Order: sequence, then C-alpha cells, then structure tokens
Amino acid sequence: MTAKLPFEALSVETLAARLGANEALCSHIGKDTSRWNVREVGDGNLNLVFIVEGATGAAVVKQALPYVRLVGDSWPLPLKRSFFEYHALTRQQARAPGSVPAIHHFDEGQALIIMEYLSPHIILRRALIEGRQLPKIARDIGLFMARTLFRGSDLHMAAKDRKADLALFADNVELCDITENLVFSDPYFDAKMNRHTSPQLDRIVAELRADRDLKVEAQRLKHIFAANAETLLHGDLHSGSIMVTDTETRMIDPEFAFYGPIAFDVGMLLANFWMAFFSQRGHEQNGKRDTMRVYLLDVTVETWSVFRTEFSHLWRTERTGMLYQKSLFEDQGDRLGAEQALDHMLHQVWTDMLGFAGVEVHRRILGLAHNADFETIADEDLRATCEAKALKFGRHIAVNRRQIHSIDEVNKLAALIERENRI
Ligand code: SR1
Ligand code: MG
Repeated sequence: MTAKLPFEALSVETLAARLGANEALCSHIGKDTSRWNVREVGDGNLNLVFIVEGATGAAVVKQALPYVRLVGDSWPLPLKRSFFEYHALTRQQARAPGSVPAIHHFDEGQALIIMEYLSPHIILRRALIEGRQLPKIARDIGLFMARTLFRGSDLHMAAKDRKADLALFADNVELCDITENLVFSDPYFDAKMNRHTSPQLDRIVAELRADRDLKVEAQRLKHIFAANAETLLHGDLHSGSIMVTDTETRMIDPEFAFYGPIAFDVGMLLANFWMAFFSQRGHEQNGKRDTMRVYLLDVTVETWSVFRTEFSHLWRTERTGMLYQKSLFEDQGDRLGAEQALDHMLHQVWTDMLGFAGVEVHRRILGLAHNADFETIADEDLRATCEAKALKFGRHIAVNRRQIHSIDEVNKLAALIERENRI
C-alpha cells in the first residue's frame, strides 16, 4: 500500500512535477510535461483553479485550500468540500446528463478534481455584465434545476438511497454554515465582515437592519433552509457558477451541495438575473442596455416556466419515490389528486423561491461576498443607485412573497423600481 501524501497546495511552478505522472491528466493533455503550460485562473472566493494545456489538449485542475481564499488563513475551511463537490458533480451528471463538466480524476487527500476544460465558455456573470444575450440559458438552467432537484428527492429516489445520500452530505457542515450566516443573518446586523457602498447606502442599510418584518422573514427562510432536507441542492447556483457559450450551458462549483429545500437553488439563481437587471444602468457607458433589461426579465420568465414544465413532466412520469405515491392517486384513477398535490408543491416552491431570491440580493450588496455585477461599476454614486433599487426590490419580494402570484408581477415591480428617480 502506498502511503498517503500530506496535503500540499499546488502552484503554477509545482503542478507539472506533482501531476506529471497522473494518468488521467496525461491521457487528456499529453504526458510530455515540458510542453505543459499552467495558468492559475481562480477568481472565486475559495479555491485554486488551474488551466493546464499540453500537446494534445487541456484540462482544469481545481484544488481546495484549507482556508477561505477571499479572507485568508484566519478563516480555516476544511478540504472535504472537494469531496462534496466531486460527489455532487457525479449525481448532477447522472440526473441531468451533459449539464456539468466531465470529471477525469478525483484525489481526496490532495482535495483536487481534474475535470474537463470548457472552452470557449465564459462565466455567465461576465457575459451578462458585457451585455451579451445568451439564447439558451433559460432553457438549459431551468431543465438542470428541475431534473437535479426532482431526481434528488423523495419524489423519485428510493427512500433508502436518499437517506444514505442525506447522511453523506450532512457532513458538509462548514459550507452550510457559511450560507446560514452570510445569506440569512449577517446582512441584517453589523456583522464583522460586512461591507457596503458607503456613505451612499448608509441610510438604507440602517432602515433594512431595523426592519422587523424583513428580519423575521429572513429567519423563517433560514429555518426552511436548515430544516427542510428535501433534495440535493447545488447550493451556490449563482451566475458565477455557470459557464456559457451561445449554444451550451454548464453548471460548475457545487461544493456547497447538501440536502435542502428545492426553492433555494431556484431563488438564488433568479436573484442573480434580477441583480444583473438592476446593474445594467451601471454598464451603459458603451451603449444603452434597454434590450438587455428586457432580455433579462424574459430570462426569468422562461427559466421559471421551463423549471415548472419539466418538474411537472417528471412528477407525472418519474414519481417513483415514497412521496405522493401513485398507488394513492393515478392507480385509483385519481389523476386529478396527483395534479392537485403537484400544484400545491409548485406553489410552495414559488413562495419560498421569492424569499430566497430576496435575501440573496441583500447579501450580495450588504454582506461579505459581493458580486461583480455591481462591484465593477466604478462610479460609486451610480453603483449605489443600482444597489439601492435592488435592495428595495429584494425587500419587497422577501416580505410580500405570499401575496405575489406570478413572475410577471415580480418583473413589473422590477421595471417600476428601475424607472424610479429617487430611492
Ligand atoms: C466565504 S465564501 C463566500 C461566498 O462565496 C461562495 O461562492 C458562496 O456564494 C459563498 O456564500
Ligand atoms: Mg463557487
């Protein structure tokens, strides 16, 4: 038996020597390491990401660090997140084939995953900031969410398998803890690592932190997030976790995967489209973004519609788990009973999705982890105007989520707030 080497972070300088004998990598890029070209391209908050090009191809090597990259070694974070990412990717590939990068190799001890290099894909967030309209994202992401969220739940899986999987992912404690604090609590008090565009947003931030209804709602959502282990979530499905071309969409980075409410992934994703919408005014130096704004709202409509339609299709054709079993409905000739239950479930997902979207908007403007949609607006007054509108929108959909009945209603509100001169 070969002894396990202690964890050691890779670098551009050491990668070829460390992985030169890795068969999976060599089979994809060629084994002549003198021809390898290594770049570190990680721009996320947590990990190292290398692109390695060789004589016959390229691959991505992603390695977890024992701390949060964004903050430094004062915030330790376990390497096991790489294990959860690997296992989430294998499940997503099985449940929604072709929607994630292919995995070439996983090394648990070194917390590294060698995977397909997606090219010429770029990060969706970057594309939206540039004003690019991607024709396929709504359909591809809507299908991905419906398939992974339905097929990872007790609606579809054998109870024994889902419970085993639930136990496996239950250990992703530290990454859940990040979400529990950063998304649901920190934005609503003066938490140590928070920041916001100041002084422009100071008054609005104070108002939000004094807003009892909002804080109660955020905690109700946190409770749902923590207690409703409904399905295997991606866990961090924002526009920075999606790579795109005009014809292809791939979801990446599911290291926050764990069992939680179906509505969480959907809400986080849609929040990122709504933030892209509110940030467009900040990117208008090179031309108006009116059609981009219309496009983004259309994307939310189509994504939700594709998600609903596919989820409903799976409900009717793949409901093989212990929940709402067919023996109670279709097998007794009661098709309508099953439809009633589906309607009820989708209504719950809708209502909770709006809440999760609202708090996701808030945390990206008030918390530690901001997003480039707003951060790349250099003019701070203009940035604050965009952010203030998004904050108002987020508060409205989180607090009033039970009274909002359609995505058109949400988008009318977004358009109305976007046109306001004063916030
Ligand atoms: C400390 S990690 C901050 C954020 O980065 C990740 O992408 C997640 O969104 C997390 O909340
Ligand atoms: Mg990530």
